[in-house]
Amino acid sequence: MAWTSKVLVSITILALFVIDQGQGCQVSTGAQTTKDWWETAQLYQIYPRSFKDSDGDGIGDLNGITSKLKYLKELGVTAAWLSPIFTSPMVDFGYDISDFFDIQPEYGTLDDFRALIKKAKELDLKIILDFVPNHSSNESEWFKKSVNREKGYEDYYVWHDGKVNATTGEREPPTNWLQYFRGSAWEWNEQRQQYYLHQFAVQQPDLNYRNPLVVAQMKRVLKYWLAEGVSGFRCDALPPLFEVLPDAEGQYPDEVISGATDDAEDRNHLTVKYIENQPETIDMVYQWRTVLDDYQRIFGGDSRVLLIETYAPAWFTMQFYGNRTTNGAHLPFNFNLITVMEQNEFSAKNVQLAIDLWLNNMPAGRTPNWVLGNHDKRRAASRYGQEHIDAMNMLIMVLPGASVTYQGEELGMTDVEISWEDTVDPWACNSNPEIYEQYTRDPARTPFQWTNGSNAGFTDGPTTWLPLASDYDTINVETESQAELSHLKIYEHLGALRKSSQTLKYGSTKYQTLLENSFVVERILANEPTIVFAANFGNTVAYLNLLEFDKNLPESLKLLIRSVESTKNYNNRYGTTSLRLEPGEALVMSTEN
Ligand SMILES: *[C@@H]1O[C@H](CO)[C@@H](O)[C@H](O)[C@H]1NC(C)=O
Ligand SMILES: *[C@@H]1O[C@H](CO)[C@@H](O)[C@H](O)[C@H]1NC(C)=O
Ligand SMILES: *[C@@H]1O[C@H](CO)[C@@H](O)[C@H](O)[C@H]1NC(C)=O
Ligand SMILES: *[C@@H]1O[C@H](CO)[C@@H](O)[C@H](O)[C@H]1NC(C)=O
Ligand SMILES: CC(=O)N[C@H]1CO[C@H](CO)[C@@H](O)[C@@H]1O
Ligand SMILES: [Ca+2]
Ligand SMILES: [Ca+2]
Repeated sequence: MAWTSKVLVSITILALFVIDQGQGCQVSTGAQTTKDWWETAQLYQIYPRSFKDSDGDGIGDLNGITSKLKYLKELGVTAAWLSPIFTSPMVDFGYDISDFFDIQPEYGTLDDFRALIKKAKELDLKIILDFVPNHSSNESEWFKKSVNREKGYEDYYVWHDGKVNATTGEREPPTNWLQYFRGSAWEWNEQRQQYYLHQFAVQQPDLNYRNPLVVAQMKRVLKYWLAEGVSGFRCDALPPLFEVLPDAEGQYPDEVISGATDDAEDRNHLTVKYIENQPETIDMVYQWRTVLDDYQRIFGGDSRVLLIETYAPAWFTMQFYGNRTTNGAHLPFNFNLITVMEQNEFSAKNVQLAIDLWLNNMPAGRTPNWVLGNHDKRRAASRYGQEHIDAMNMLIMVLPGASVTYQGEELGMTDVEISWEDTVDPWACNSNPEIYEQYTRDPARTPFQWTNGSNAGFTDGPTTWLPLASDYDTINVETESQAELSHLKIYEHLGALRKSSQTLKYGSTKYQTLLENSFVVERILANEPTIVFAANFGNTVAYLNLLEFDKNLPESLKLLIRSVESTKNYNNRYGTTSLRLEPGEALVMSTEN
């Protein structure tokens, strides 16, 4: 092990910068000489179904991933996290698991998985698996046994008799709770003669975390895959893990109407006070952390990490990091760069807001992280605009902490319009042809683009499980690697800089909106070159005076990396008092000579 967390020594206490401009500025002191691997990790999400097909059936698989691990290494990736690869009827494309201890046959076998881990170890790449704790598939043995009230499984899920309507005398669900994928969160089971709760699809019954047998079983799942050599887990869908306790009569409370939408099937129609963000969920994450730490203590090796998915308000999300006495997740994923721009326009001020919201709320001594996309959101290049994809990739790689890239964002892949007929996402399929586009997640899940050849080099077979993007003839790994500069090359340069720069690992951070719509980030470390990122998110040319941002900057800076459209030259120097930035232009510069 190259690190020892017990011997962290402070060498640099950096002076605090005071800038008395209304535009905001953030300083954090980076004062450690060593960091654990995950604190500066470059994380990469693989959506296995769409990464690489090895056997021509048009569906990505484990052998496909193994054959492309070298590609990830070249990008500078430290760890890849895989969306679910476990046995599943694929109603929610793997997020409905029927056997948590085995591999989905169309993705491969346990031996294929072992080969993947072996190859990753050779390349010094870490593999992180998706852990889907909230629910199983209704095809799981656990659910079938629970339906039959088999001993030990009676209360594995959240069962309820329901209510009787006083007017009609008919049976009704226990509450008005809504699932994420539209409609009631309760489903009647004829055989057991009870309703079961499903916060996601009907085929995804919620496990009952108030049952210690379930808690123990899910810890067994973690230990099983740790023993197969994984470096940790990314936990799916934490907010709905626990629901409120029922009252003395066993009744649950209704949620009230939120006013957010009139569509009575849409989850946003109601508040989620009783079905999301319960305090017991925080404690459960702390317990999982203990499982990982115990494993490392016994078996040695690098830290096994816990990353978690929480679309929750800051007061809740930040508790996942841990409290004063107990550690929680290493990294609760930070989606602010996605969500803030869903609610507001994309601008320098809102980028600053997204960063502020995390850094100003994060408990002291914890590690930030920056997520640009995932398989639930539209493509980053489509959300921010293709002209800004380099800037956004630069931003997450220059900010302190871990960066998280969804497969294809390094190429600038864009959303694919998918017709109602071709739509497979259950969220969209539960709606109708008029409104499905506001729910569908298929456009960001299309096959990865490797070459300009047949089916973008994703498969040798004749078909792909989702349609391909039409722009794959130019947006693909092969073409972008051969170009003098491309989104891919820029991403590789950023990966290499992160590896070599002590400043990016340990430096303090300062950032600010300049002029109307430009944004600057600076990383500073004593006795090392300062790194400056500057981007123009606006539609007009900007002349930045970087000395207004930091009066200690030299007259000129050396250009390390530029966006594709920029006409500036690598290694040339550019003046700091009037730095001209074209619309969409983004640069990473250094004070080095
Ligand atoms: C799972 O749910 C689907 C949809 O309600 C149903 O058709 C199927 O029979 C269920 N399977 C089991 C084992 O309950
Ligand atoms: C009972 O059923 C009636 C008629 O369908 C409906 O209007 C009413 O909302 C129901 N009452 C409750 C408490 O759900
Ligand atoms: C931290 O969390 C643990 C586990 O949930 C709890 O037992 C403990 O009381 C908490 N400590 C503080 C200081 O809040
Ligand atoms: C496809 O890529 C190859 C290799 O990069 C290149 O030689 C060829 O011209 C490209 N074909 C098209 C149609 O762009
Ligand atoms: C980003 C992410 O992983 N989203 C998943 C959250 O959980 C639901 C249900 O398991 C999935 O449908 C999403 O894809
Ligand atoms: Ca395949
Ligand atoms: Ca739940």
